[in-house]
Amino acid sequence: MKKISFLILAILVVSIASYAYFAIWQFKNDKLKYIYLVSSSFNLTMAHKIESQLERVLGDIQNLVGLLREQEIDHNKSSLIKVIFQNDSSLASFGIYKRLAVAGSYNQIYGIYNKDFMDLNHLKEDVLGVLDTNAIDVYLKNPKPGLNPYYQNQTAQNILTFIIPLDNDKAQLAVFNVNKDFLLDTINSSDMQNSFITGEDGVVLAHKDKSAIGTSVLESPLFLLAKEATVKDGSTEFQLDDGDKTANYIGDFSKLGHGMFLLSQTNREDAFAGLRKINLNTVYFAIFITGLGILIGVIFSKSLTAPLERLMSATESIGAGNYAPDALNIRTNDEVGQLAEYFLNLGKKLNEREVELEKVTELATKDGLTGCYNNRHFRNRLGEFLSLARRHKHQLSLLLLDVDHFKKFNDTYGHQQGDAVLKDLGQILRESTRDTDLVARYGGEEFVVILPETNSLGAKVLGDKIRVNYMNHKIKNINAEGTLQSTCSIGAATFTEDNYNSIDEMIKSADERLYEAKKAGRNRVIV
Ligand code: GH3
Ligand code: MG
Ligand code: MG
Repeated sequence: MKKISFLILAILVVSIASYAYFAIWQFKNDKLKYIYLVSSSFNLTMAHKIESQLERVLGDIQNLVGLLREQEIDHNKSSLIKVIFQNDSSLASFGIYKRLAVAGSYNQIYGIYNKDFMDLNHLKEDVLGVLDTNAIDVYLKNPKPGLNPYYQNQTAQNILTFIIPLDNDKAQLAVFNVNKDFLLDTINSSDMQNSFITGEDGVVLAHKDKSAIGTSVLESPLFLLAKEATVKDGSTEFQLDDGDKTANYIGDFSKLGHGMFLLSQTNREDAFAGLRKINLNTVYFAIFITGLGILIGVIFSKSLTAPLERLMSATESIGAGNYAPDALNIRTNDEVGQLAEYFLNLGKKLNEREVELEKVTELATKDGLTGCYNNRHFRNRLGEFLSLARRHKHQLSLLLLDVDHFKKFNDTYGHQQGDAVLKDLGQILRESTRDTDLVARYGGEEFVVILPETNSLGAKVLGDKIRVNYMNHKIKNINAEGTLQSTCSIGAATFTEDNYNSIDEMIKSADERLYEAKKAGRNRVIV
């Protein structure tokens, strides 16, 4: 039974351990792939977020531009502009500029960053920056359609400015400042990733570390790859100078459109350190699960194998003849409890059968009146005793007893009184002999006693003892006051070496001595 619980436990432990080993092994082998996967999916998610944010701002800007194309603003339109600003807190201020000459001089024809709009956006004036002409100067050197992003550092503020040409000859430009934290909010979260947004010129437009905004990453291998790539997203491995030593990095890029790139880079060492932590957690988890498995195994073996063991010892007891062993007191509501109950019922049935069998055996082997063994049983046993004595060269004696003048006794006191005498004689015989001797009623008023390991002298002594006991026995008179008496005669035969070849020879010999005893006057023993 211990084997079963041990086996279950072993299977549990081995399977959990191998699963944990497999998981760690897999993880170790795939960790670079894993880092690539995590960092590129992280980058893509961020890129999608930023793109949709840009789309939203662009939509709002185009609405504003549409309103301002006419170069005039009436009261109604200015209310509409208010609504647009109210709905998009990314926009901080805007203006429309008109180029006056090819040489590049321009003047502002309309700009809104009045107090009303500021209040709408809960902004302070210093956050807005000033719609000045620096970004326009840069733009005009390389004019392009669409949304052109520029970084400006005005009065120590990081300002992100978008310039949109309003018509094809670029004579009119819409210029927007967006809130300085716009885009920044999207690049945060990951400890492992170092993410930033750059313009086409390699100038950082947004960075987790605000002090990096405005710096150039023109030399960065990741930026160069992103700029030359014909695909929208990609990954690469590269080296960077990290202080005094070079470090390995894994980088991801996504093109955001409008000449902007989202770049994320991960220090390989740092990423692996993070993975090692995850690895370690997996090991702890596996240990925990194994411990739990062992605990469950122990509880399982207690609740299942312990009752089963009791059941086994109980069945052993039943086999040995104890039909209601204590071990069967398993009062559980499960299959084991049910099995115990079946066994209890089985034990009960077996017990009943045995009692019945005992009764039947007694009926078959014993005489109903005297309680002594019957003639058939006597003959069977005498056969066994005789062959044993022959094999072991032991002595064996047989007494044949006959009540004297029993016919007369019956005639005088009645048949019922005769029966009572025979009953008394049976008891006297049993009490006068040893347990190893065998007393049987031979028939009528004749009895036999088998005496194993007994020579003729022993037979004579015991015969006399029986004779005297019977003679002195006071028989209760069932018809009148007082007691009666009776005597018996005994003939004995003793087996020594090969004097008898069969039980009949031996019985016949005892019968001859009995006849002699009768002839000699009765109430005596002849061996
Ligand atoms: P002896 O001294 O020569 O043995 O004389 P006996 O009368 O005992 O001899 P016998 O064999 O002539 O008679 C035996 C009698 O025993 C005959 C029978 O009525 C009686 N008897 C035999 N079996 C029973 C029995 O079961 N009950 C009773 N009451 N009497 C029995
Ligand atoms: Mg007789
Ligand atoms: Mg007789």
